Amino acid sequence: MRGEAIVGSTNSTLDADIVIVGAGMSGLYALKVLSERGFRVVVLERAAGVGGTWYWNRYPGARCDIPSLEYSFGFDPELEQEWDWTEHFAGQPEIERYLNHIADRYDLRRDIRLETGVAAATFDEATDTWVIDTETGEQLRARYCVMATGGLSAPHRPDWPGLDTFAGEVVQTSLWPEDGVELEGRRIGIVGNGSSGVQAIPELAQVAGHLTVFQRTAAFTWPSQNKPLTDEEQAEVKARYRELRAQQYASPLATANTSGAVIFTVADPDRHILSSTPEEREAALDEHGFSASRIWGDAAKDLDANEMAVELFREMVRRTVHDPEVADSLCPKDYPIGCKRPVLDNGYFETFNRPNVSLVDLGKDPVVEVVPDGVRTMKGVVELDVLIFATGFDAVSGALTRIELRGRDGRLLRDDWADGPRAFMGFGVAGYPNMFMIIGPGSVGVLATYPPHIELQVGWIADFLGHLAANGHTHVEVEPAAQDEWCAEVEAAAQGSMFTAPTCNSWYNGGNIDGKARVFPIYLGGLDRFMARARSIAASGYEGFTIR
Ligand code: NA7
Repeated sequence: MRGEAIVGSTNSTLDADIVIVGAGMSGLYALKVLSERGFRVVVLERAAGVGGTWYWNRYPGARCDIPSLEYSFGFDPELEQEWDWTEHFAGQPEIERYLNHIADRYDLRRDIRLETGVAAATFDEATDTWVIDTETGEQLRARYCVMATGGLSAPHRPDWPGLDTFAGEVVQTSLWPEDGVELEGRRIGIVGNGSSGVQAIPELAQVAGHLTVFQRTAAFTWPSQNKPLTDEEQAEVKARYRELRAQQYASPLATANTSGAVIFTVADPDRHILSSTPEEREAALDEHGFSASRIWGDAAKDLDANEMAVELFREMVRRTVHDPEVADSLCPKDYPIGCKRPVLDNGYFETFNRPNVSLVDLGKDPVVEVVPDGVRTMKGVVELDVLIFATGFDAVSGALTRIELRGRDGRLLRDDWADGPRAFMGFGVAGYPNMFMIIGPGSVGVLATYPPHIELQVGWIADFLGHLAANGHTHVEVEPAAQDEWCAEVEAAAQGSMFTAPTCNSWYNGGNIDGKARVFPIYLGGLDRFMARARSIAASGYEGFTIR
């Protein structure tokens, strides 16, 4: 731990000024910034390595769906220049290497305790400190807790009956073993068709003896058009990186439209599918292929327009997949484009034309149970050696509700969030003093490109902690009224969007998990507006927070 003095504290019995939970992208950057500001920081991380998402999700095909040159930090121009990306959309190994490079380059490892998950965190009102209990039985006391726990980090796996009787191997894409899984020539089953499943399926098909895909909901996925980054493309971006970063920091989604970002045909606000002719739609299919479903301005807000765009998507599925019954199952139905995060793929639909790939449409042929030999559906047993769950996450709130997180008066966050997460701009929660979250519920969340988004959030939190320390404060807490007002604003901003359409179930709104409250805790007003608000809160002396 660096730093000699405990800043803003008179209590020398503290183990740290700040405990950061998580050594993913946000935890690493928060450690760097907060220790540079003189705080004594300890990072606790459950994994055996740094990288968070990019440590755990090492399944075949794992890849970022944001261009590498934008999905990287901009805080250090030297780092930007020295790091070379090899592809427009970096694969997991490359991003994991990048984050390890950051840990080494800024000498962060000495303050990170790996294989040290947090089991409980309890606010001690008598001393205004947090007591952290780790899964390894240690206890630490710190003034502040910064939750860098990620929005997609609490793995979700359905509890299929008989799973523990399976004689083969059960793995999860989000908990993929570091030493790999034997896949060559084996009979593999995979459950789930979100980004993880869609990325893994084409890769698995190439090595499997046979691959069976168990599908509950058909995916909207578009060809990623990933390709190697040429030296020229990279040099062109690096030459104007400052300007591009400035664009990212000031934009609604932290994007800068570098060459790699112009992958999709973007919706034209003046092009309306509702008033289009069949000939115009046919021409759009010929010109744009799958992206013909994305070019219409009215499809983002109007469900009838959206359904017409979906029909163009279905037509492309039918043109791509040879077996009409399989094609029909792979056609999304009953939910709009824009409800779930768009998926980018690498030959996903074409994979279903391979002789070693079959699809079980769980809508027509549901799972009955897992048996030692495989999975029994209504129609019979699918024999398997490996069963892979790509079934997503208890998103946004799950990483925190899985911790025994107790605030004032012994209240438990899991109970407080039983009807959905409530927080003030994602930064803090009423009743949980001295706790900050990075990209928490009520922020712009995963919608804005993470690294620049993290930089803005961590910068704001670090300034706030600096302000508290400089003024000798030891207690900060969100005011309930400020939290209520912000939650109402988040709700209002989401009205009429496809994310909250009645037919939309997704991890964004909790609809992916049985029994989870249906709340959409992401601010759709854009990162630019969000940060302007955050800055005005800071300028007002942190209105909305009680400080003492
Ligand atoms: P997602 O996008 O939540 O996808 C999970 C998939 O697993 C999805 O197709 C689910 O179907 C399916 N699922 C979940 N539970 C079940 C059960 N019980 N039975 C069958 N199928 C099930 O998670 P990903 O990991 O793919 O991606 C998450 C984000 O990571 C992604 O958006 C990117 O931002 C990166 P459903 O659609 O819920 O019916």
